[in-house]
Amino acid sequence: MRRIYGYPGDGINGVIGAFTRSSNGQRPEFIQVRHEEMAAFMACAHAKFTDRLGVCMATSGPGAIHLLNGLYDAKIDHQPVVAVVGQQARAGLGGNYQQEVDLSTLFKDVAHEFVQIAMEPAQIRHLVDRACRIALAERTVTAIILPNDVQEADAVEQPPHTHGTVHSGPGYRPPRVIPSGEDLDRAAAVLNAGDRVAMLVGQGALHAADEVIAVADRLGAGVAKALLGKAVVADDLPFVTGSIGLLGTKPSWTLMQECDTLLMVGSSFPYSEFLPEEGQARGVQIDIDGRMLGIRYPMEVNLVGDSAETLRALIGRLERKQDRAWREQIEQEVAQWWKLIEQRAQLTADPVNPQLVFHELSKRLPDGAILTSDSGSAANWYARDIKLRKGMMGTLSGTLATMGPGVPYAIAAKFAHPSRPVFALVGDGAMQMNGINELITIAKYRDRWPDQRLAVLVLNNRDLNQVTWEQRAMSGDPKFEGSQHLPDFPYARYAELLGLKGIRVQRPEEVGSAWDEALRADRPVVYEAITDPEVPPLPPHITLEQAKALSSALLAGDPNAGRIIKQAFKQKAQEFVPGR
Ligand SMILES: Cc1ncc(C[n+]2csc(CCOP(=O)(O)OP(=O)(O)O)c2C)c(N)n1
Ligand SMILES: [Mg+2]
Repeated sequence: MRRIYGYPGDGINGVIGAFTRSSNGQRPEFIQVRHEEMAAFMACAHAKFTDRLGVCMATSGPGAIHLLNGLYDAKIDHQPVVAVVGQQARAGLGGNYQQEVDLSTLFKDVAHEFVQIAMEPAQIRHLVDRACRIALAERTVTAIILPNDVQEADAVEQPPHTHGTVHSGPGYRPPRVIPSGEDLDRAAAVLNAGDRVAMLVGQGALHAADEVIAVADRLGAGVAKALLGKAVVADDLPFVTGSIGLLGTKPSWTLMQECDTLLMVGSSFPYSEFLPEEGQARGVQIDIDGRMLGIRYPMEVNLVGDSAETLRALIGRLERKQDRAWREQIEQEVAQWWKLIEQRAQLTADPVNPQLVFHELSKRLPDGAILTSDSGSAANWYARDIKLRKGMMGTLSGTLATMGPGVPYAIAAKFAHPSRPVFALVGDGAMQMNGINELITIAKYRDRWPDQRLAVLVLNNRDLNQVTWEQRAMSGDPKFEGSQHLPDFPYARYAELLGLKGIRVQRPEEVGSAWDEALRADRPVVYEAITDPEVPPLPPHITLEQAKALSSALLAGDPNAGRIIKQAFKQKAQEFVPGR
């Protein structure tokens, strides 16, 4: 790992001073962010986009505290990240010293696998070796706390060969993990017995595309994808039903409702109402981490294993399903669904339908594109409207679902893959929370990227829209203007002030050509779309309870009731067009 995302302070100046003194070939690339939380997001994204360790660094007290949300994002999305933070001098600890925070306690949860204070320079070698190895081996977050006088002491490159010292070495290679033959036989028996097999794949299958496709083929299965696993298999395959869950698709819903067998690979997708009902299906699950098995559905066979290796070992045991009716049914639903998505994107809105913005982007995505989505309504349209093709990547904050990672993830993607085009899909709330500031980081570093294609899409809907819809559809409350309304901000104009390109899209007919312009630009772009907050991010299969909650919200005097009913009706009506 040669790149460190961080922010300085006197608590970590000893380490930064050492960077100055280190020879050029040894010096890490220090990427200075606007806020330490962004450094942690970027370290997490580095891990997500490279499959390698991410590193972030911050000063003592406030800097360390700022890292936390990004570190939790990494921890619960199972990404290997090491945090290095400063601390007051050993002599002052316990003295209510300025910026003294009990950092081992603070990090005890997020870095519970390994958090240590270096009490003495001879420890540094094994603390670094262990923090890195544990983060990689456990796919988790670890932390090293460095009092500033330890940072300034002379290095002890080799501890004395005496009782009580530790002599560590670096390096980690992942093992090959495959279940036993007996368990593979049991799994195959369940899968061979089923008539209607559903597969659900998550980020643990990101390196197993060929194996997932081959197994799905043999089993005549449809494949649904958890959000972190959106890039596992391409969306242009006819049997891929796309995303699952509240942000998911109708064919994924049908797949789960009607299957008699469930094969889950590398996913911890949480929402049980979108999985088969207990008893409906026989289940097989594959996960590299035994702790993640059998917690979403009572599986009949739980396999600890690498997804690619395990599927490869399984495939020879699987019989090709002769009756392809189930697969054909799923493929038909998928084809219909894509037509519906296209039609929904074309519906008029005031002024721009956000689905149109995603639809037009999806059609134009260059090969090798990398996408990041923030949490908010953007995640719905990313999940449903974006067709990822083979060779593309895409991610978001899957488990923590925090606001704010869209832009910092995109920056880390650009550093990890400077020749690939990157797209961040972000709401105005997330931009105001931190994205606007990180545009400064883009302006600062963009000359390091040989390919300048980096576009930040801002959905300017002046609303915390995803939560507004949750108030309406889940809680049955009307929109609470006081918490939901956002002030306007000139995102595109601000980008121009920073020397980036700004494009403001206010009319549907400009949406496509504005994407063309963004893709031709000689610098990173902020694509600001003025979108309609009353276009409902409808769940794939709106439940009776949700429909009731929505109507009671509207009856209770939602300020935008009239327009919502119109938009919701337009979207639903698309499903009943004759011939469907
Ligand atoms: C740090 C954090 N705070 C609050 C939330 C709850 N939340 C989820 S989405 C959302 C609204 C996001 O608004 P915006 O970025 O404008 O996107 P929109 O939904 O309007 O497109 C909020 C407040 C969260 N997930 N994370
Ligand atoms: Mg918004």
